[in-house]
Amino acid sequence: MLTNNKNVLTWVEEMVALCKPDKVVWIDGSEEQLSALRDEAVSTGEMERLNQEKLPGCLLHRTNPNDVARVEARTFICSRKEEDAGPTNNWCDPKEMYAKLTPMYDGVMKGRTMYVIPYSMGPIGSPLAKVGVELTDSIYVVLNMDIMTRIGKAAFENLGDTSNDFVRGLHSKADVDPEKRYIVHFPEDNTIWSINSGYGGNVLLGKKCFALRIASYQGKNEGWMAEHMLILGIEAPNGETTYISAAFPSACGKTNLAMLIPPEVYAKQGYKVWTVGDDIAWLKPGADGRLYAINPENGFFGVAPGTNMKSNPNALKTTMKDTIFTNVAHNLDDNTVWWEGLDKNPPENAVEWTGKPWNGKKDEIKGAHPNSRFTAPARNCPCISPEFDNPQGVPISAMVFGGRRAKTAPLVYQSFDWKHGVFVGSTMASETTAAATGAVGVVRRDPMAMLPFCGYHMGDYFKHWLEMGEKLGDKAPKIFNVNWFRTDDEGHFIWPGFGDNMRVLMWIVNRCKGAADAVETPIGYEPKPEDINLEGLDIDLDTVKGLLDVDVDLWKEEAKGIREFYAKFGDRLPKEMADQLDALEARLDK
Ligand code: OXD
Ligand code: MN
Repeated sequence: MLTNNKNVLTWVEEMVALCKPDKVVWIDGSEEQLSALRDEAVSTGEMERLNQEKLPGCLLHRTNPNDVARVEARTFICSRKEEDAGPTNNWCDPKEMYAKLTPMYDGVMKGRTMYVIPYSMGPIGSPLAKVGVELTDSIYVVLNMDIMTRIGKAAFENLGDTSNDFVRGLHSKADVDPEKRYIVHFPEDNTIWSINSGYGGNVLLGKKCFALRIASYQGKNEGWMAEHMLILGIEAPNGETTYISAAFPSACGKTNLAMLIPPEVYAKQGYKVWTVGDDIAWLKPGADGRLYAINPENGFFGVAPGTNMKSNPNALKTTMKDTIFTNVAHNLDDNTVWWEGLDKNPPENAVEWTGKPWNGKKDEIKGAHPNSRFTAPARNCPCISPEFDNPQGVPISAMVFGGRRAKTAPLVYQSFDWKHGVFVGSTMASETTAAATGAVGVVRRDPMAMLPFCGYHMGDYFKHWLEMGEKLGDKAPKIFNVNWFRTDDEGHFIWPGFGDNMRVLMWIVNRCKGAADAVETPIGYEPKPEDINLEGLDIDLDTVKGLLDVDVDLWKEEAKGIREFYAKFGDRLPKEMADQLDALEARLDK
């Protein structure tokens, strides 16, 4: 036992009585214990040890092919009142859900070991950090949690002997039965129950389940924010660093932006970009009244396909040691890994992600699952911020929203003020691409990229954003929207993206410092085209003008779409949001 905290001990005892494991092992976080667990997972075939010269400390794991992604249809927010979960979440009465799941957990760990994982989301000792305990019957989960969070005895130090403020996570792989798969949150009980999955997003309970769904609910009650945002710092040659947080829906390049390599024009002047986080930010007003952010995680659970030395060299380097690869192709020639988009040379002699030999047809059958992942320690990242472990977090100057829009949204614009910025975030959307199933070009609204991750009613979530703005007053971060995905008439991306996105971030930084001009448009403030630095780029001023163009007719359509979307929230939509929409339409009509 690693703690005297009665609340923890009583709960663990109850869950042991329910799940009836043969053995209970408390994870202290020691290297001996973790090393023995790695050996055990390798000996049972749960994981494979990769080439220890090329990929030291790295392991490979395959999930059940029926279990490769988050399952939104089976994810529930079980608040006591249905209206508190809101129209965008699946809901079930908590009593009913406990009654349904309890028999499924009854005896589920017979013949298995239960691991008790204490973990801290955020640096240990940080006033912004919180404690969780995950019970699981999966070594894979223990080893991933070790990378993604700060696990072990030290996590309990934050909790002390009497506090009840910890998130109770119960996970069992059970039979990995997709029909009985449930990812369930009980926000009022600080509890998460996950069963019949072994896929990261469903079972690493510190991540989406705690750090977004439960934490967003806690943040609303406690005066802080849990957001689906990367955090990066841009260091100027004079040493001053400006921090930006940014929210994008899945598959819009969050990890790439978080780790971007400055283009030559900035690198030669001495600019540097530092990664604080690639997925989640916890934000709270600091003593000076500004908004401070920590990354509650300790590693990156990134999508492997498409990661290469050009798209994201920093991410690739991060995965070169002590990393767990899940559902990628296994190169048998040198016992390494491969995925689509790593390079143009798929291995000859390989096993595909399902575990079958990968014979012939490498252009037809994928070696890696499109959602295959690396779980890599943040400390490996060449551009990890020196402030990564700072318990106070970093002060945020700008918040950026974005999505994939072929025509509507310009390259960048700034909101008129915080309220308008909340409106901009709440109307965030992406158009479906050919890569996803279903129709191409359909607009999917994803407010603040939180649609699948908000643990309560989204109308109340907007209200919380508005209240945070009031509290922060003139110290609130400035809010921007970007779109890297405008296309020409042939459907080609116009903006080069990747590292060159820094050119847009620099306008944002300069706006925060009062060092750049802007032009007022009906949707917000835009840069003067000449204020986007194009040195070294094969793009002319007219192209930038085009990228900044606001098509009033398209925006009138957009406003209609927003009105339809807003109708979902009924009277829980804050009046300020409806007013913002009216004001946008009025500006467009002018
Ligand atoms: C993720 C996601 O896995 O947003 O980070 O889907
Ligand atoms: Mn994410």
